[in-house]
Amino acid sequence: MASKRGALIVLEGVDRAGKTTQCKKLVQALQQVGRPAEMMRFPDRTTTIGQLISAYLEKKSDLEDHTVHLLFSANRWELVPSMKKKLEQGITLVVDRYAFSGAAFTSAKPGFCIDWCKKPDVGLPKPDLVMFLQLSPVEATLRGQFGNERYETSDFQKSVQQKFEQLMKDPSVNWKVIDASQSIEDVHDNIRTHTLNTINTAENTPLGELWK
Ligand code: ADP
Ligand code: FDM
Repeated sequence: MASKRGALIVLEGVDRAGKTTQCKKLVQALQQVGRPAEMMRFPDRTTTIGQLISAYLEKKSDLEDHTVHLLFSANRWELVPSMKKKLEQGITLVVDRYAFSGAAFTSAKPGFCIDWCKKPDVGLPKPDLVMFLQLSPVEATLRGQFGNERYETSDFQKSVQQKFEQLMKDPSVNWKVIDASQSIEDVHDNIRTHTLNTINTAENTPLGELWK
């Protein structure tokens, strides 16, 4: 019998919602119960395309807005072969940001519509579960100040939040909204429960194609 596939689990949310903290804890928890799991993050700044994106985010270079949008998408596509291989091997992938950040951040810029922003990512491996860590701007501020990277301003983040809300209306994606204002442990318990349920379902369903 072919081995059962892993699940593709994505965490999304605004800056400081706790995505990185929770991705790490989730991978550890899955490994502890004998479920193979690995963390990934987008942008993956280690590739050649990722280095262009990183320089742009650090404001060391300027890129035209459509161009950088397509680079973020290319950075996901370049990793698709390795993602599919791992999923087929039964490894669950826990991903810190994905195409939803791509569409939300670019469509928060003037002159971009969400439909255009989604197009380059149509057909990517479809997450079995997308958990949106919901946190108000006031609570995010209590977790520390913004950094110095591009997009780290409160007006832009508010606009990004609205775009995420629009994306979450799409019933073709398995969204779960998580209250990220709880303690790290409570958020983790919630995320782990949803993930374990999803892993069991994903084992018996083929991997889908996003927004298709
Ligand atoms: P993100 O990846 O969404 O930007 P991080 O995981 O980097 O968020 O967390 C941002 C900051 O908030 C870190 O200092 C982290 O320790 C803290 N943090 C994360 N989750 C919580 C929580 N549930 N309660 C309080 N502080 C948190
Ligand atoms: N971002 C992230 C985008 O604009 N498009 C994308 O496709 C993705 C994946 O890059 F401001 C933005 C979101 C955030 C920045 O920051 C990445 P982190 O701290 O590495 O998540």
